[in-house]
Amino acid sequence: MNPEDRIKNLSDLMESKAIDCLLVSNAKNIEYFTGFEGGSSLLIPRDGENVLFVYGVNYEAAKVKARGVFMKLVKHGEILVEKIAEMLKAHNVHRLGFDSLTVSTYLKLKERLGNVNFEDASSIIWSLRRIKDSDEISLMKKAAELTSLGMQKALEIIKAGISEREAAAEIEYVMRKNGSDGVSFDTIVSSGLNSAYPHGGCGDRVMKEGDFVVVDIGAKYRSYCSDMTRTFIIGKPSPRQLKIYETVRKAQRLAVESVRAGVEAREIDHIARDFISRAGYGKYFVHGLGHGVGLDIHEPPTLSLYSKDILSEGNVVTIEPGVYIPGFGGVRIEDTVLVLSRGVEKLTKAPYIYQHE
Ligand SMILES: [Mn+2]
Repeated sequence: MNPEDRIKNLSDLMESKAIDCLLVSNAKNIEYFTGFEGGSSLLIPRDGENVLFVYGVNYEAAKVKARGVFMKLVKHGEILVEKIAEMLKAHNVHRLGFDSLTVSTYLKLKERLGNVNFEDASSIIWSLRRIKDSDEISLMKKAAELTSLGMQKALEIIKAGISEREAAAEIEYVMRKNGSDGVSFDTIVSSGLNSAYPHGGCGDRVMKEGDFVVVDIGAKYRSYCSDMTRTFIIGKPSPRQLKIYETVRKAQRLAVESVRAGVEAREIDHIARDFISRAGYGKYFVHGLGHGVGLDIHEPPTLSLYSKDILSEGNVVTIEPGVYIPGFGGVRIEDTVLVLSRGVEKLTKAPYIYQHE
């Protein structure tokens, strides 16, 4: 879908909230509506031309990449918020929608505009962004393919003697070399006791026999993210390790098999959490089951016990149960899936083996 069409879809939603003009400040939202990430603020009036404010450093690139907007250069010495305020005055805006505003911008706008009402419009933007169109889905498939290549590499190289950092470097190299524009988040390769920290990062630790190794990676492709985790066990697993691994593996499978359009997100979390709890590890599953993925690595819908989201066709979400036992180690297994009317399409693909060396 063209960015221009996305803005068109927005206008009905703005009308439903009686918003005269939308001020978009979040970079990912700006990219979603213009195709260009380097704009500083985007004004979308209900009637009139859409305006993208761009600093000189991005102006030439914006001319080539940004679509469906009139561009305004923010020159040296000019103050962005003042230019925005001027334009809002010219449009005679009474009800201003916004996605995110710093307190200082809010105060400055209020001071310059007087009695303008501010309306949080992030939910209407998310109602669009959470449903991926076919163009977005193909980019996300590509991102997931690159991530799967990275995981394949992890499967080959993770063994006793390699450091977490070295493994991360090899994985990122493969993804980058095959077309990734970067990573969706800092690569996690956490081994041994570090694996008990869900966001354990990656350091100089050298892997050894008996380690759990959590590998959580995501290639980025043309701004779209992906997310995948596998956990390996180096050497022969202990019975306790095997039980934890198999519990998480089965919970992940049960949850993935339960996802389809129309299901409550919290129900999917419940299915995985209930299975893990019955195996005795409930208190060690310390995070939600999953999250939406798109231009952001964490976005709606949220899959957790407290989520009010209902899954719908075109959502792209992660399913990532985990069990983390302090002083022992942790296991997480995660895939990024596309929600369909009757199930899912798994976008990330790698075997679920803990690798016996
Ligand atoms: Mn994730």
